[in-house]
Amino acid sequence: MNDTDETDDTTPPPLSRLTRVSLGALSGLLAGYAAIAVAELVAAAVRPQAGPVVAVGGAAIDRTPPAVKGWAIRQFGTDDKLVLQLGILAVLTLLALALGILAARWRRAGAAGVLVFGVVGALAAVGRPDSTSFTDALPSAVGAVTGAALLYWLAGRLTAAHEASGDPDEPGWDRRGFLVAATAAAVASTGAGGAGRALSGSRGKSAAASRRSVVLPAPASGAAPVPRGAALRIGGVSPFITPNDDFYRVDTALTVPKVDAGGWRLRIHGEGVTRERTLSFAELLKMPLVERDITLTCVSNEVGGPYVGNARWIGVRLADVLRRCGVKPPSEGGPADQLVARSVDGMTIGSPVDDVMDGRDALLAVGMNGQPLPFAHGFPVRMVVPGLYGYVSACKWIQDIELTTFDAYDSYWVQRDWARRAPVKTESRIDTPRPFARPGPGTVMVAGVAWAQHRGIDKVEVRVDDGPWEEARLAAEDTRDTWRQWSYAWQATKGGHTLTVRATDRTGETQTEKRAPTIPDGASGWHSVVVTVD
Ligand SMILES: Nc1nc2c(c(=O)[nH]1)N[C@H]1C(S)=C(S)[C@@H](COP(=O)(O)O)O[C@H]1N2
Ligand SMILES: [Mo]
Repeated sequence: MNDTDETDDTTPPPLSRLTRVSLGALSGLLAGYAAIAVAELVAAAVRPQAGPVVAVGGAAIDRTPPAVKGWAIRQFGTDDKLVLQLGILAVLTLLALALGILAARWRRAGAAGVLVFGVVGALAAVGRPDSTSFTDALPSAVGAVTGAALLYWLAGRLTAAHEASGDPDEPGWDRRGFLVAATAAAVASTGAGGAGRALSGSRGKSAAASRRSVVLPAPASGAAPVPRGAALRIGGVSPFITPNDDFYRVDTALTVPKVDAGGWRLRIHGEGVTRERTLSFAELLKMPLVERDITLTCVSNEVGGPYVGNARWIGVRLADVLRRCGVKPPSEGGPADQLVARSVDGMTIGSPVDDVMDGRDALLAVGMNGQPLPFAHGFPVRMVVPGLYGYVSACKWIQDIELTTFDAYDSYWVQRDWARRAPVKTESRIDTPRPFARPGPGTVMVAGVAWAQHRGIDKVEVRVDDGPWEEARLAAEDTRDTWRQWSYAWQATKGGHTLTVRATDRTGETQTEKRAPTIPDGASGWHSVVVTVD
């Protein structure tokens, strides 16, 4: 306002074009903020995953081309979800600004625009694979109506005078009305947002309380202690058992599902299931538990990549549960060759029935390294199958098992062009020295891990530049389902060198040199590290 401003509250003050655009943009931001805050509050009451940000984000993840998804995982690692959420917020902010500016001229069009995005959010929420009810449309619908009404009202304050005269360039606006409504909207939205967070926080708390109260029974069949020689004492090598906090995490969940173990159920049904069952967590814990060391690997792991970890799991043997339900594998004449696991967040993961019933330690795991499963790793129950990549075996937050055939059903990643069957490929990785390290000349310990789950590692070789393959020293084997550490004492000479590693599994197969991308069934090739000795 300037000195020559002679207006008072009874005469509308002039509203320059720039001011109208700015106040329009501000109205858009306030309306967008109100819409999201109200939507998230309603979502907290209806179902947290039905909120527009999670629903639209999840729909975006499901529709992202595999190449882009691979790029995002490589680029941002486990932060990919944070980046996506920030991206959604940035897009929403731009849309809100644009609709606000539009509304400052055409208030109906602006408000209608908000409603359109409400419809998008509602459709995304109802279309999510974990959505079971049309009430999932409510958060976006209520939020959008709130935002549209607010924008309509605020824009009305900006155009109060010219609406009356019918001339869009007639200056004049309802300053007091705008200020009061804008302030009230900001305060109310902040309150709604806070209430929503408190409500979903209390849900998370009950799941956290249920996790704290879990007491894992002693396993009927414990794992033998890790052999002394399995962990080399060489700095820089991955620890033999990966601590839970350092265990890689790969999933499509924008927010980690917080499942209350008390209400958790697992239904087993489908072809060849003669005794359909629904198990509670307590019933599962009453079955004989086994404890096993199993190395888990992601099919998205590049050669030399970090998406592999080794843990001591506790769980029920999946084959025991299936036999109780009357399931027979195809090798015994059973009709189903695919076991489809479904999670509470709608993920579907298909494993060969023959593999999970061939005597290997395929588990419905409840514990990881002596703890109930962490939420991020599938609490209360997940699958773990030695020898199969995670996307065809390791369903987290599992709630349903259906026996079917590979002909009849394609699981989530198979629908996205990944292979139906994907045993883990024999791989090895140099952990130390790190790429571009500058060790001194003399003895340099080259060391790392090699894995070929369920086949076992029999040999690891190291090559310096184009020299001969030299056999590395293998650490003691824990089981053939776990990775194996290895080391090689290299007599380093000055200059630049390339170190390469390859492993041979117990079937006699040597890791192939042939480079393959991660899609469709896992990367292959040799891992190399370039160092400079000086
Ligand atoms: N519900 C659910 N389970 C899932 C996934 C997922 O996206 N959702 N990802 C799978 C993939 S691709 C892998 S590699 C493993 C990873 O398990 P982790 O995150 O515990 O390491 O979980 C599997 N189980
Ligand atoms: Mo994976």
